[in-house]
Amino acid sequence: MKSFRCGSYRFSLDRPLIVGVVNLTPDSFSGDGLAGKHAAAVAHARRQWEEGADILDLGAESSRPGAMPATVGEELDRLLPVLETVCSWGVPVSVDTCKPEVMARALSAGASLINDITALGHPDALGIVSDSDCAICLMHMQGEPRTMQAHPCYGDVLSEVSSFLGRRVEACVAAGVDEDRLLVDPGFGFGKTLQHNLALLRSLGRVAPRGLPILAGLSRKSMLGALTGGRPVAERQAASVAAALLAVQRGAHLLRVHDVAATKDALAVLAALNEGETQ
Ligand code: HH2
Repeated sequence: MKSFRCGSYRFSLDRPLIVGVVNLTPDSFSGDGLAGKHAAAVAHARRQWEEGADILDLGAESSRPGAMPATVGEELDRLLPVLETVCSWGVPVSVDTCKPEVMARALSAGASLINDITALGHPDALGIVSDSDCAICLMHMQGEPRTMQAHPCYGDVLSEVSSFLGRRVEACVAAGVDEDRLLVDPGFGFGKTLQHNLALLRSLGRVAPRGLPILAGLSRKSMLGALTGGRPVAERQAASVAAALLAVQRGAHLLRVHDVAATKDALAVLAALNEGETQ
């Protein structure tokens, strides 16, 4: 049975884990950003935890298509007060960032996982995470958020994404990061058309180098709007839950979601069904 190490936590992957999204941004694509609203952000994190999230993922820079980068100072100002509060609860906390300065401060504040949509693309990032005991989520993105959806282009999306993830995993291992600290993510919606996203979802289990655990982030994304006749973000919960279940069936081990309670209910149905198969 697979497991992974995440700071002082160890997770068994005998069931899918839920990573609850806590956006501390002014401009997240799903409109749930809580930048500068400390009490509301803490309450939201608390709710995600009480609804059954296994890990809370705090992000203070939007990566939506067209997003402008935040400065280090802006990101830290939005992140640290909430991060410190949430870490004081003694729960596993992930920080969604691609900036080494933010990674270092997040780890000192008690973060257990660094979730980097650039797969530690900054030259200083790998040194910072390898010196700690945090887990690392390596995500694939083609291009950068500002322009990534302009012309996504691949020969074979599955092999390109899995080769990229393989190279990033090998860089981590060469820097001394134990394999059981690594997660990989194909990066749904990050420089991908609907057809690219569907191809990755269909073959999800094959994107992971070394059979590493796979995190899938499909929640509320525009591909789900496109598949449901143009539903706006606020009406994508049913499609998000369906996508989460299908991702698990196709190989995901962790689900990054906005709607924790609904996802947990759906996973309970799946678990009961799977249990019956082994009796
Ligand atoms: N998606 C988003 C942000 N971070 N990290 C991983 N590993 N995988 C994802 O699919 C992923 C991610 C986008 O979602 P959200 O954080 O809700 O939006 P925004 O970036 O606009 O704040």
